[in-house]
Amino acid sequence: MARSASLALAALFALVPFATFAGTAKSTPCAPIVRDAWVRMTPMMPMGAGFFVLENRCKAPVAVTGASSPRFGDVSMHETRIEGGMSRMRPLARVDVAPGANAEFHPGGRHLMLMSPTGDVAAGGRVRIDLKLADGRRLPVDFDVRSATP
Ligand SMILES: [Cu+2]
Repeated sequence: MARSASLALAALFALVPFATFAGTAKSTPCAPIVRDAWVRMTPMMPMGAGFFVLENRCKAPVAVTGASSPRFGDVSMHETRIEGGMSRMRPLARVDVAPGANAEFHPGGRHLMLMSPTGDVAAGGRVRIDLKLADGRRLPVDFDVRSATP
């Protein structure tokens, strides 16, 4: 039972690289560009925030539906808003970016909420965060870790 299952799995994996290559040879799907990616850790707290600009130079709309990172146990999208004089964060399920448009994640606005770091995240280093797109693709992005002090 277990043996036939692993054989079936091996056959499946054998097919995947060929299928991926064949797909690439026909046409490389247009991917959005991410620039100015940086992370700021909150002093004395095991949390941080990630910022970037996503440029959609493709002809089709794209949507960011989340993110994950090997360096953080939990990554989610947030938006900071001033409500009644108070700064509040609310979760964002998706961010749609029209063709030719940009989506900015910046301090005081949209950000990646980075919780439960798996180790020390120090200024001057880099962390990889994968952005998840609605079509199932993942965009691996290297974020520069900057000092939290202004
Ligand atoms: Cu937040």
